[in-house]
Amino acid sequence: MFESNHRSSSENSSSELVRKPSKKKKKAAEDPLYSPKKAASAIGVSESSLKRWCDAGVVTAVKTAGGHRRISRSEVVAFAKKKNYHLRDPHSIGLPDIHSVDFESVDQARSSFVRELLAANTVDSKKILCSLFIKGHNVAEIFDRVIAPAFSEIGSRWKSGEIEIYRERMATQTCHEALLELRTIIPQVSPNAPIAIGAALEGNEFQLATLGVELCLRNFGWSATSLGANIPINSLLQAATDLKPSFIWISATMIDDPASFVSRLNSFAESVTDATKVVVGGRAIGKEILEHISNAHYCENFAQLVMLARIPEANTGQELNRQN
Ligand code: B12
Repeated sequence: MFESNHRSSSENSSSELVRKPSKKKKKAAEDPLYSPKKAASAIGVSESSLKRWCDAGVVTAVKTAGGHRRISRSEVVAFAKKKNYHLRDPHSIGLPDIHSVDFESVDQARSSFVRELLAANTVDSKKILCSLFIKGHNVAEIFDRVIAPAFSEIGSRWKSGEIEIYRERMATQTCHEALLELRTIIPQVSPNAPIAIGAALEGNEFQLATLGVELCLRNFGWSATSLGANIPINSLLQAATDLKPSFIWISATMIDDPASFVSRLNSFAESVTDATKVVVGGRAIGKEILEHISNAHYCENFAQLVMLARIPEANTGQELNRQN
């Protein structure tokens, strides 16, 4: 599947495990780097053990110009998850105190999330999403089971007049900020990862779902980039020509004119190369639209997306379709 933009995974030699930090300046802001001392303190092991693991390639590190090891935040989290280390001191890698939010089930996490979103409590919203991820829930589950239902509830409460429109807007902004924090602990994808791009099309101002697809695909090994909301379809087509993705998604929350949507989508899907999979999703895609879509796939939720976008050789350490 999607071989066209793959390079051989054998190009990942173990010598690359200690990477040069060049070209990493932008990345570092998204996924900050820490000394072995701080990384060790985060997971409650000795600094010398951590340095040894870096040198053995068990923990991926970069080296500074002065030869000091540095470990990214996402790598510390990925290592802790993989080896079942408790993230004892999240502060030492710049994360909020995820242990101060406590929930026994995903349902409980969702109720707390709704409460914190409506209070515009960015700090606790970040804690809830990061805590779910660190506890082993993948991004698809976090969206399908927490974020989307939380916003359904917020949308219904807005519609019934129970909450003011400004609170819905603040909730979206708060969630957006929490998602940017979540992005910093999703493992970095391999430089050879296949490319995926996507957007919410013109007339759709909805940013969360398309950002969610990006995070979800990154979580499963794709080099995914959301181009954002309100993107004209011709611009998405130009992006496809320029960036040569193997996978393009379109998130549709509102569709004013279904016939026009279908015709634009079908001609878009015909215009991209056969090696590119086009996937559409979102709450506006109903039966009347699905019946007329050709050359594009449909997924109802992110769990289905993950199945469709599975990269056979990707080692993301994630279980698919986790049930609880
Ligand atoms: C936040 C919000 C807004 C914000 C968006 C802010 C922003 N910058 O993102 C703003 C204020 C702009 C807004 C505006 C409007 N909104 Co509004 N909004 C919402 C709300 C509360 C949340 C949407 C959201 O982001 N959800 C979170 C995401 C993650 O969940 P999701 O979209 O369900 O995504 C999941 C699946 O659908 C699927 N999925 C989604 N995309 C994709 C893509 C792929 C590839 C795949 C595989 C899967 C997939 O997987 C996701 C994860 O499970 C919804 C309520 C709701 N129930 O969703 C109303 C809602 C969508 N809005 C609604 C309306 C009516 C409007 C307005 C027309 C209001 C108005 N009169 O101006 C405008 C339209 C603006 C426009 N043309 O874009 C209605 C739509 C009703 C309908 N006809 O379908 C809703 C349902 C509210 C309601 N109960 O009535 N809205």
